[in-house]
Amino acid sequence: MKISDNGILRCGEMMAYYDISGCYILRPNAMKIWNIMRTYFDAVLEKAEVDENYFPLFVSASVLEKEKDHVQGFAPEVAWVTKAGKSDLNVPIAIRPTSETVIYPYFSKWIKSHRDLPLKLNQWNNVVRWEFSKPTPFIRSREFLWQEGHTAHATEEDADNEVGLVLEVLDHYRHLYEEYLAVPVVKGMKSENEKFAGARYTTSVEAFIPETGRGIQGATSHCLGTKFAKMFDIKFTNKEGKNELVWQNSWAYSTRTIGVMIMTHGDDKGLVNPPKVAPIQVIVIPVPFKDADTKEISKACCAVKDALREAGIRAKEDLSDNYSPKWKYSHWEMKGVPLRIEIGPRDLAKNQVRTVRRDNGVKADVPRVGLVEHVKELLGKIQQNMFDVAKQKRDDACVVVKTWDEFVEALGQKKLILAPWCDEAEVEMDVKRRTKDEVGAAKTLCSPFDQPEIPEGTLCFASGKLAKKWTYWGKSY
Ligand code: 86X
Repeated sequence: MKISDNGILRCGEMMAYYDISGCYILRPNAMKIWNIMRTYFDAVLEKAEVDENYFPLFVSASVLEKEKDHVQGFAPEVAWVTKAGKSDLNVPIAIRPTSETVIYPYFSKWIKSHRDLPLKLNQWNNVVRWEFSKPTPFIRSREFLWQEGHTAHATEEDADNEVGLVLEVLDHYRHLYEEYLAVPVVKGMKSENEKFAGARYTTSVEAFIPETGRGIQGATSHCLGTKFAKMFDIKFTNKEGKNELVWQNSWAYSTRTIGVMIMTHGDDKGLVNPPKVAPIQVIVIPVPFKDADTKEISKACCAVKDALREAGIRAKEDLSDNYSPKWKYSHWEMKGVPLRIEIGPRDLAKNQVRTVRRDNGVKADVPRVGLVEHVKELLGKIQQNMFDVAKQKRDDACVVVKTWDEFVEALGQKKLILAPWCDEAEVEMDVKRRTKDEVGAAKTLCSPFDQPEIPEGTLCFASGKLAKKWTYWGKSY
C-alpha cells in the first residue's frame, strides 16, 4: 500500500496535512504507536546504561559551519532562524538537522579522563531537514521525531564490541520492526557510497515495499571511529597519563518506522495495525436486531470490554446508536483495529461472541467463558500472521541475479535484488548512472550480515570483476 493511496492516513486518523509543505500533524493514533515503541526502547537504554538528556534545538552558525566536512552536501537542507520579531538577528541560528554539532562540543568539555568514559547519551527530539525531494507523510517529512544516541569510548575495541552498542542497538531496531511492527527487515552493512560520511562504517535495517518495488532504510547504527573526535577535539587522558582521541558511535530511528508499517500492512480497506502497537486492539460492537433487548446487548459489550481492559488489552466499545453495525465495521477496519468482537441477540442467548480478524477476515464464535485468554492468543496469532504474510511477500519479491541483463530485468519487475558484487564505489556509481529513471536510480540497500556462501570465482554482476560479497540492490525511498 502506498502512503498516498485512498488518503488512508487521514482515514486512520494517524496524521493530518498541514499548511506548510512537507510538515504533518501526528495525531493521537500515531503518537500512541510511537510511544509504545519508545517504552520498549527506553527499557533497552536503561539496561544498556545509556542516559537520557536533552540538548537545544538551535545550533550557532559558527559551530555548524566549523565542521564544513560534516555539513557539506547537507547545507541546502539546513533551516535557519534569521529574525526575532521584526529585527534581524545579528547572527542567524540554525535548526538542528541532527545533533553532532550541538552535542560534540560538550563531549569535548565533559570528557577529560578515562574515568569519564564510556559516555553514553540518548535524546528523543525533533529534527528539521528542509528536503526538496517529494515529501511523504512519515517517510520523508521536513520535521520528524527520532531518538539519537551518541556514545564515546576509550578504545576502538570498546566502541566496536558490546559496550559500544552498534550491533546491539541495530538488533533492537530489528526487534522493533519485526516483533512490534510485524515488518521483516534485513540487517547489514552500508556500502562506501551509502554510509554516513562521518562514519567508519554504517549498519542499517532495510525493509522492502513489494507494491512499489522500493527498498527503505529503516534505521541506522554507526561506528564513527575518531573522525568527530578530531573535528571537535574530544580527548581524554588515559591510565598512562597520555592524551588520546575518543572512539564514537551514533544511532537513530525515527517516525519513519510508522510509515514503513503502514505501507507494509495497509490494504484497500485502510490501515491494518499489528496488535503489539495498535492503539485500539479490540473494538466491541453491538449488533441489535429489531426486537432484541438492546440494553442487554450493550451491557454485554461493556462487560466484555471491561474484562479485556482488566487484562491489559486495549479494548473499546462502539455503542453509538446513530450508525449501523455495518458502518461501524468499515469505520474500525479503516482505522486498522486488529480484532473486532460482535455481540448480537443470538450470541447473548448462547453466552458467546463473534470475533472477526482484520488481517484475514476470519470469523469465529467464541464462548464468553475464557474469552480473555482466547483474545490474548488471537492477538498473538494475528501479530505472527501479519509478520509471516509480510515476510512471504518480501521473499517472493526477492531474486538472486548474476548478470547485468538479469539485474535490469529484475529491476523492471520491481524486485528486491540480491547480487554478487565487487564492493567498489565506482561500480555502484556506474550502476546508478545506468539505471536512472523517474523514480530514481538503483543503489545498494545493504550487504546482509547473514551472507549466503559465495562460490570461488563468482563474478560481480555489474563489473565482471571477482565478487567480494552478496549485496541487496533496488530503487529506494
Ligand atoms: C546524517 C547521521 C547520524 C546521529 C545518524 O544517522 C544517527 C544519529 N546522526 C545523520 N545526516 C547528517 O549528518 C546531516 C547533516 C546536516 Cl547539516 C543536514 F542538514 C542533514 C543531515 N542529514 C543526515
